[in-house]
Amino acid sequence: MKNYKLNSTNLSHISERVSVPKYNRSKLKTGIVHVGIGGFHRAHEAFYTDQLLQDESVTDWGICGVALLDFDTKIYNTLKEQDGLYTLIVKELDGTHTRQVIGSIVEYLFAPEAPIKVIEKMASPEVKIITLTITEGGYNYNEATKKFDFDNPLIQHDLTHPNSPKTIFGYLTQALKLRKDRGLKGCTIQSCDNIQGNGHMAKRMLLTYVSTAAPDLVEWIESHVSFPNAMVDRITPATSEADIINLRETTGIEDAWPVVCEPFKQWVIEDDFIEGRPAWETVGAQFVNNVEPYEKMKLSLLNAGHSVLGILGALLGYDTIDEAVNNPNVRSFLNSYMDVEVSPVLGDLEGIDLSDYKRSLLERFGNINIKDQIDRICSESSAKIPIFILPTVNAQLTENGPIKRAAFVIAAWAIYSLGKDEKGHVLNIKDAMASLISEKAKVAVENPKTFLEIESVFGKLKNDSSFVEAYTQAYKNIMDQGVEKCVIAINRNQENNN
Ligand code: CS2
Repeated sequence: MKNYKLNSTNLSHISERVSVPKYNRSKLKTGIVHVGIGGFHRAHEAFYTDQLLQDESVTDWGICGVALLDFDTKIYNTLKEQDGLYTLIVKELDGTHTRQVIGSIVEYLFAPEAPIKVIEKMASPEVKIITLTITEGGYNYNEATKKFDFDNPLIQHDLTHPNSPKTIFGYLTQALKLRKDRGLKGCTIQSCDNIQGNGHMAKRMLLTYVSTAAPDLVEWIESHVSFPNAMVDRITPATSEADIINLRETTGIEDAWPVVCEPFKQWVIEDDFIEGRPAWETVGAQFVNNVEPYEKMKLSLLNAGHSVLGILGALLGYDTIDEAVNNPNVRSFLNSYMDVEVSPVLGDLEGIDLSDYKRSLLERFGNINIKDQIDRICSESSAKIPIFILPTVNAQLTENGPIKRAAFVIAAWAIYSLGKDEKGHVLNIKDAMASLISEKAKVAVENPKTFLEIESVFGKLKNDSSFVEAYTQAYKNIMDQGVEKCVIAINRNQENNN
């Protein structure tokens, strides 16, 4: 079998082996600028859009992918080499792989090298939507102050260098300013990050920045830009070298960065697009008036479930999420966390079968073909925990409800942050706050409560005596007996109803 590098020229050969875009990519207008072209975007929005573009009458919604950060140079170079094409490999539950080449990303820009081009593209009249996957931490929100963090040096940089910004806020401000000054229309800014009320968050943070950087623009944004909320879902592990080799050996496609994901996908979007939108509903997205219940359910069950499995699994020495969830003790712990602590505070989920949703989560987590990395799940926990786990804790605390399992997971995270698993192997911790967390984790060995003093993560939780007590007890128990014995005890107490 002859090998072919993935690019436009080789597409006709490649089409004999896997499905490729049937539409004429060169005829597409760029209607969407997307910032953050990581695996998730390419498995989700770019996939949905590719499906939509298969209908050749749809020509307005090509995507321009923007790599924002210095370390995004690899994905930018790969997309450039491959004319924006990449292979999406869906790892089915039965172990087979469904592969398809995605063509919806028709332009790509590397912001650190060409900031003005990015600003101009965002301001282009053809562009109606700017979508974002900039991660939970990317919104520059400080949990302690509940405000936009002006102390961030990158934000300070953007305030003084408006034409060579480094953060999304600097870029959006300049682009929107150009739109206003040129008398152009506004656009939609659509967050695709895992944050409750992600559209509200994007709006609030941007307007706070703009009120300092360009106060005259605030009113124009209020009336010309919309910020729909959305719930996004598709488990997308990091691509491994083995995935790249397997694709080459089984299909002859040389793709430097394919994307692997699960079969499940969901996108629930608030229908608030000020300058129009693609008919994503024709390819499976759901448009609703109120996304909040969907977001809440997904963040506090799926994402929190991931963090529970990731943190406990890491201490137990596992590498992948399926290993953790297939440990029956960890699985029952997760089940009771979801049933006892999360479900009661989810509120009204009209039309959703919650038991079915939880069952499907366990199946998705347990997919042994996905091999979702525990390292990926535990990365940036300092930004994830306040969004995934703490809202549940805070809701329970206001009603004197159960928080034992969440406190246990936080205690496990404090111990995880010491950098070793229970077998003494070094953990690969990736976190923007790693040094502060590690420092606090060390002090916590003598005095567990100090870990809860990281206010930008935990807010005022350290002042809640019942949480502190449950957390401290859990910390000691894990140190004395290890994670597995503790979860067995918690599960046993659950059976005995206490
Ligand atoms: C994960 C998410 O990063 C994480 O902690 O929970 O990336 C998760 O896989 C996606 O949100 C699934 O939609």
